[in-house]
Amino acid sequence: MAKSLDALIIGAGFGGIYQLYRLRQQGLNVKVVEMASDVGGTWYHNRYPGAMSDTESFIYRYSWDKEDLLTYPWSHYYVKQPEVLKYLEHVVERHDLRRDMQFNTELLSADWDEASRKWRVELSTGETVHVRYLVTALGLLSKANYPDIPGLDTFQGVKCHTAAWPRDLDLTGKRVGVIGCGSTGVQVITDIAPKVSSLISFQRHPQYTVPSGDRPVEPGYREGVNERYDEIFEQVKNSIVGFGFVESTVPFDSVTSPEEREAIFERLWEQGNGFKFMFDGFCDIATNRAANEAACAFIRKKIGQIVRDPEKARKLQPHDHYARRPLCDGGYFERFNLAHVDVVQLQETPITRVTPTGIETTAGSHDLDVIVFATGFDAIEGNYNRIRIRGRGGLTLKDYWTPNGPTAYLGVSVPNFPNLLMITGPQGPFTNLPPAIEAHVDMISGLIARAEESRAHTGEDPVVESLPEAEQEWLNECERMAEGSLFKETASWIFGQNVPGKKYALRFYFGGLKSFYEAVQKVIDNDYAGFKPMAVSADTSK
Ligand code: FAD
Ligand code: NA7
Repeated sequence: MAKSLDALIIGAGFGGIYQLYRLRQQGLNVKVVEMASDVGGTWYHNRYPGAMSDTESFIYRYSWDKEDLLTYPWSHYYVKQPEVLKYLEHVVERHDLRRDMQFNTELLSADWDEASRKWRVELSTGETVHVRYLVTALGLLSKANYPDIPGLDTFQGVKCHTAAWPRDLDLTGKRVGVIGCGSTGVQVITDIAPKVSSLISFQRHPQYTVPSGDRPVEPGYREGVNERYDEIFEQVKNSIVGFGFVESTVPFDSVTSPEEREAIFERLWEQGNGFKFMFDGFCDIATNRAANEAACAFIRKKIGQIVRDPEKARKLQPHDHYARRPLCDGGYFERFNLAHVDVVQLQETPITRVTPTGIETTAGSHDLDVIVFATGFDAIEGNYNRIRIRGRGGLTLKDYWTPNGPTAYLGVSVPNFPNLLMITGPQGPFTNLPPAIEAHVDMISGLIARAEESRAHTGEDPVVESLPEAEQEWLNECERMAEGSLFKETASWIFGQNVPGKKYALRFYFGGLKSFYEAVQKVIDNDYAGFKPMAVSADTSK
């Protein structure tokens, strides 16, 4: 790799791919480095059986290549991991992006050099690169979280995390234990249950999950989507969660008849999709306790009806708020009707240790051939904390974030870290991610274009840096948007409570995509308000 570049992008998932396309279009000398051996990000790493997107196919993709949007095939309501991976590989080939990508290369450290106004970047290949702009597309759900259980190293069978699934692992006829039942655990259990000889799901907090409604698309469906694609993405960008439906504006309390409420939940259950269940029937499931409890009671009732063994059903029924990332599945609860599939409730009978032959709980031991960790991710800042990123005055990003949790102006820029631009940094929108990623990339590309304009006029290397007061104001806005949300009271990766010792803090903007796009546009219209002013002529007062 060249020793000096205009821009270096880290990560080759949805974010890094689009960012490379944009910066190359802007004429920059730009490269991507990726620690994996190929493109795909999430969809490269998460190859566990059953891995799929739970955003529907028609909007789990880029909106910026209209021709590709109209022609690239998909067959089901949801895209599975191999298809998303193939899609991203296709985009890379289509736009000839691979020639500017370097794989098996990890960013180890980045130091801001005040004198040259460049980042000095150290890579795992031993290369040192000097770059004007460092764009991190490290992924918000990409650093795997492994549980710390006594005796793990003694286990003589196979251990694997869902995000690092061995390609040759065949579970047919195996005795399998799965720890964790978030989106990933639900997907993997649903897929492997019929193939294995026994399956034990170890659950600390059982989850609310609803049917996905996945099926092949009906004849004529795709044509209809194609006709409306402009309208569809317009709606997505003007919605709250960006999942391709118009969110409900009906407050739960405005529907007083219990039969009518039940009918609404029943319609949502039949229709499928987790985000629809949470946001398509009533507007306040995540904020109104009575509404939330009604949704919980409905799902608990369904579990009780589906799972025939009352003891299994009891263990699978959650009792906390329905306020984690909403899940959906393709027959998860039904799997527990198989005689060889069981659930262990870890709050009742905690794991005491892993032994050479399996998992021991306070109620006894389970012999296993394979232990699957569906234990999620050290989300948002996990990947940043692995890297030593040193900004102005030697301040590390980790130290900057330690006291109060991770923060970034609009999710892209951190004061004291000039020319470091993040895709899906902290306090970005909590939505379907491809359109949120596009908003970030578009903003970063605009900031860099503005900075390059400044450079062309002044002859000086520009500094793109957010102001502390702007970051604080954005954080206040995020706090305001999260006020009253039951997500705040419900432990999950969203507020950082899934990793022991991790700071409980607000990590997302809950105001929705529309408001996020508006906030970004306002910043652009005001000549990148909240960033240090960038001169457009040699007279820096302008
Ligand atoms: P990623 O795809 O995570 O890519 C980041 C890349 O950066 C990785 O390839 C990683 O190897 C690389 N990297 C990290 N650190 C370094 C380093 N130091 N040096 C070099 N390379 C580095 N989102 C949705 O909106 N809808 C869904 O239905 C959905 N389903 C999901 C299902 C699963 C199982 C998972 C795990 C996530 C899902 N997501 C979903 C979230 C998903 O992560 C995003 O939609 C999207 O793929 C993120 O793209 P990204 O480019 O931002 O990050
Ligand atoms: P999640 O949603 O964080 O789920 C992780 C699961 O693992 C969850 O059930 C956790 O239980 C469980 N877990 C984590 N650590 C332990 C230990 N030590 N012991 C027992 N159980 C544990 O991760 P996913 O991968 O499923 O999904 C993450 C996102 O990726 C998802 O929201 C989609 O956006 C895609 P807990 O609930 O903490 O009790």
